[in-house]
Amino acid sequence: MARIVNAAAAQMGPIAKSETRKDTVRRLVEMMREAKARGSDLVVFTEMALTTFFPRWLIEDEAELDSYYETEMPGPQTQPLFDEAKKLGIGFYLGYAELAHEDGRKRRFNTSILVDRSGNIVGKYRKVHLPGHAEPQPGRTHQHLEKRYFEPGNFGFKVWRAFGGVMGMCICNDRRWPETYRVMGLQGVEMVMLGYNTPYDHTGHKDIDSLTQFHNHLSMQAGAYQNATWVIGTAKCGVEEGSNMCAQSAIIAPSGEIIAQAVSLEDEVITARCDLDLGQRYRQTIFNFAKHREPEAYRLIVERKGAEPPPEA
Ligand code: CDT
Repeated sequence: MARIVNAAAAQMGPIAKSETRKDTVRRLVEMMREAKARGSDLVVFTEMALTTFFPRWLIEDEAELDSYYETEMPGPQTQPLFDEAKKLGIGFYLGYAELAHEDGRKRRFNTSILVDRSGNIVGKYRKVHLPGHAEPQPGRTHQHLEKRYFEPGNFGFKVWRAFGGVMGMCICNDRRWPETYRVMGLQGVEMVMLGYNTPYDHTGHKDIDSLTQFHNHLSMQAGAYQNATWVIGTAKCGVEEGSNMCAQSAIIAPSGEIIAQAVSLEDEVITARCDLDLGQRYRQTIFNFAKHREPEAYRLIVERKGAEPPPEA
């Protein structure tokens, strides 16, 4: 019997700095309802889906900074999302800034959770690849201070049995790194969910930044194909507090093909019928890891610094 996950990506338009959590959660609930009405089992929200993308500012007041983080999940303001999921019988992926008290200190992570159709958290992930800087960069109209406001995630890349398959999570910049998908691929991942906030001026080099949309899809399509997995990438997009961000949320098959893509720069739900067994076909043939990977070769270390010298003439 085919293993189908009817999945949705709930792209989000800008969240203004002044928008309350209550209003943002209302937008998420609305999209959750639409995803359910269109037959979805699971809806993927974006990275830091509850607030504006605050790492674009230097925030020196600790109370102000703390106000962007969740100290509990669900908390009073996010509970409606869990209640609605339970009522509708739909799961969700949600990204948010997490403030934890661990090892006797305050710790900050860029986090996502996977919630099942009963409203229970089944998995939690903390972003590993943090882009940007710890110190404000002179001359930039928008900062990208993720390295200041978060620690690298300490959970690694786990996978979870849920929704009839093997599910994985990562967040935004993680999607550009092959290791992200491969570590989950080695655990048999069948669907990777992720959210992203990608400003068009993110490298500061016009030639590279002009390829932002291409690199967005390239990373996710390669990750899907090379690891025989579905990938669902959900953007926060549009012009948020003057920062122009990439949209193009996509649902990508294990073939690497985009089978659903957002067309707007606003809140928009896209859906697809994802057959998890499609990944099996790739895993049993071209990407049969047990048969064709060569881990010993990957471990070989050349003890010389730099590349091999050219052969002697
Ligand atoms: N949020 C996030 O990770 N954004 C990065 C771009 C910023 S790099 C300064 C991304 O990889 O899309």
